Amino acid sequence: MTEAVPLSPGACVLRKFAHREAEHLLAAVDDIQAAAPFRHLSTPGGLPMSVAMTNCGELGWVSDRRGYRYEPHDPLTGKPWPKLPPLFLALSHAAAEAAGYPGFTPEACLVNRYVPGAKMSLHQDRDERDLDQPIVSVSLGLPATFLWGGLRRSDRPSRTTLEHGDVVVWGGAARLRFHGVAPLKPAAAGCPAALRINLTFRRAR
Ligand code: MD3
Ligand code: FE
Repeated sequence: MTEAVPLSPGACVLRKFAHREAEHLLAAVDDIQAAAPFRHLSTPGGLPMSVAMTNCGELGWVSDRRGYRYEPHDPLTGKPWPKLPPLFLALSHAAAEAAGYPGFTPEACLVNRYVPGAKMSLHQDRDERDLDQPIVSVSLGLPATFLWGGLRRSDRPSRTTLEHGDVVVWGGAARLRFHGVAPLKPAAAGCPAALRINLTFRRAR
């Protein structure tokens, strides 16, 4: 079992927690994207995001001119989002438990895909109803520089690298902190992965 190391109060890093299951997780993402393709959502301001997204679970996170929200159907296909694979549920449940959040049963999983150059600007995650519930994130593929800010947008973020198989549980005092991802660097020569996939598990309602 991986050691749970506090990243900051409320945030717990489980280095390589998902390393053994990584290939299975990526195979499951392939199935998900076959049914619910990755797409570049637009911000409410109308600009396309550089990160491509899809979802699985009963609810999926979407963004458009009307704002950010969770929806039971994929607006692209009109169909329900693909089911949460049992492996996703088991892994996120186990990670939350290891971080001190027993009984975590997410019904939403946002899947983010980064190609080199893609980034995520500083933001808060506050579209979930119960902010006492943590978010579990799983990093796969290329490493990324994660930006870890404070409770105000203007707080200067610190940086930490998230690598293939790393899992982070964000709860408590960390839940509403601003965070983002620096532009992804290209893969080193000979590196198998050409992109980064991030899974975030959420209790949305
Ligand atoms: C801290 N994703 O999907 S994962 C996001 O790597 C998001 O794709 C990033 O931020 C990514 O909203 C970062 C780490 C993460 C996810 C959710 C958080 C950190 C968080 C929610 C609250 C605080
Ligand atoms: Fe976020």
